[in-house]
Amino acid sequence: MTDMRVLRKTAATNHFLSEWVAQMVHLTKPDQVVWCDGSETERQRLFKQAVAARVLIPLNSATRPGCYLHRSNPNDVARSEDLTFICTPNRDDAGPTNNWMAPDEAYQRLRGWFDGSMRGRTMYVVPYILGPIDSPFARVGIELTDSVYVVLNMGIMTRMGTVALDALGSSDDFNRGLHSTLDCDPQRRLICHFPQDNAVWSAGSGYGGNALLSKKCFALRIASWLGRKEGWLAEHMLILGLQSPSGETSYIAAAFPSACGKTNLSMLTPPPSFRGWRVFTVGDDIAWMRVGPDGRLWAVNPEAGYFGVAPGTSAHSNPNAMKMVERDTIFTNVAMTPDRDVWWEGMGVEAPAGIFDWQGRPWRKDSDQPAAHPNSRFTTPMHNNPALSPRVDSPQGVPISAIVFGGRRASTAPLVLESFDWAHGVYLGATMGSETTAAATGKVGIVRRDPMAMLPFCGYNMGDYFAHWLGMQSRLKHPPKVFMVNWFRKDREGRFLWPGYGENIRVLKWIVDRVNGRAGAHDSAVGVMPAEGSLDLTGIDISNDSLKEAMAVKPQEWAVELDLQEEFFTKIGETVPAELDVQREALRAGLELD
Ligand code: GTP
Ligand code: SPV
Ligand code: MN
Repeated sequence: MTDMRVLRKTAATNHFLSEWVAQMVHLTKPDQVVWCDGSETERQRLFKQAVAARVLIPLNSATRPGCYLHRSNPNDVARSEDLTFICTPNRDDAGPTNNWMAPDEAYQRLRGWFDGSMRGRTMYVVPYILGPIDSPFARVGIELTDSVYVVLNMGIMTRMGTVALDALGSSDDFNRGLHSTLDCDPQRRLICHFPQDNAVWSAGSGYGGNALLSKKCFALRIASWLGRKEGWLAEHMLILGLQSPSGETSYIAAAFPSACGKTNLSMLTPPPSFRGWRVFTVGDDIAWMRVGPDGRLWAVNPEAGYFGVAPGTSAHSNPNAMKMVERDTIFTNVAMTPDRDVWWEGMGVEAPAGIFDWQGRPWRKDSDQPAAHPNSRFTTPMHNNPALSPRVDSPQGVPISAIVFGGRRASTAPLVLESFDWAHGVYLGATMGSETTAAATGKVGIVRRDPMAMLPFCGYNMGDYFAHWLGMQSRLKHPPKVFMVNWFRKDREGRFLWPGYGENIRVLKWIVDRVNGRAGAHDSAVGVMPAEGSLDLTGIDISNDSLKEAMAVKPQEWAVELDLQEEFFTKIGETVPAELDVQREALRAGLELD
């Protein structure tokens, strides 16, 4: 099936690529090599093959046209942070928050596993571009994989195919990704990053961020390394445009940890009382940001699709997402109805009788197990999104007015606060805490520090990363204002205090009003808080008490918080910039004055 035309053209124009592919073919020994061109014909052919191989189940073509279900191996349902390594010659370059392995050792172990691993199988060569085509932000990656599921997902998540080979030309500057699911044995599973080689080798998992190497591996871990070297930022952030009734649009970038609301916020539908307001999605997971010639921060979304959390997605919480997954979507680990439609917890409709859980077993409503896996996902092209920003393909990106950091915190963190200045904003990001979720393997609901939502994704030493953030200020003539939010604070009964979802637009409006000097505020010990009446609450269903509780800054809680922050910085060690310790001690002093 090898497309000889593409192969010949590439081999002729880019010997770096053809030589590297030849080396990897020599190592993995596939029966055949298929160069993906990204065409519709190819897509149709691969879907057919995936169905024949039982990798995908076609869904009901009347209710879900072009949609498929994939059931992953039950041992392979989320990112494996404990098996993810940064492989730099010097251990300190990875820092204490990353797993580290010497490059020689990593290559040697993985070479052993990859040796002959594609025998009897097909190697797909998947070229892709991250960022809008012809953008100064754009980077090319090539993923070699033996998983047709990965190829089909990459076709949705990136600008994939000949377009990327054309962009690459004869250059040596591309990410070299090698992936094989092997026999999906956790004992033979490793995701290794080699920043100095711009390379990622991933073995033993077929799941999301472990296997779609464009995403967390290249666009965050490797790109954050490149960004530090070249003076830009690769962040775990959504990008949205907030349009007011007068037609003015402001762009916001927001970092929340995995499964903490980025996709939801990026395509929010305003409540009826916010008539005339609109939110446009630029990106839902990753932002690449550079200082523009005008001294502002400009951002692009490197991706072209969404790999979103299914549970909790409903016509109430996220109508745009419900619309976009109606067609041409790959579902992973959701439940299936008897007429081959999809279902998940929190979909807002009763589970029909006779459904099958994410492992294909008959499931009943009285089961103590969820029907859909808590980290079940949809992969859908961004062009399916009714709220897609018209500027998503803009080569220079969009100008960012505000940066928002947010975690999942049942206590302590108020609904919203503004930083005193850039350095305090970096401090707020660097000290973020959040409860763990099903997006990574391990215990759920434990508060851990997750600086800038990048703990699992920063490709270098976290202290150096903080310094890089602080250093951006001198390059930014017009730095964005920095905010912190928390949609997840709970009352004593464990209920969310703030209604969230569409109602979050009230907080976004306050943020943009602050940027434009239009909303009142007052200083608290930990940051700048909305003045009475400055948060637009027309038509909202929330009691005064709940709102007060959601906004409260409690010195006793913050005293504990500051101790945990200090403990975390001590763990990172001496690379933490002194400026951040100064920030903490200033807050401590402020709290004692309260
Ligand atoms: P990743 O794709 O893992 O990076 O996740 P994400 O940050 O894009 O999170 P997503 O928007 O998919 O939301 C994750 C979960 O949080 C879903 O179950 C949502 O229903 C829930 N969620 C999102 N926004 C809110 C909110 O405002 N309030 C509450 N209570 N839950 C929310
Ligand atoms: C996340 O975990 O932050 C995700 C899903 O966006 S994954 O692609 O698996 O990383
Ligand atoms: Mn994510």
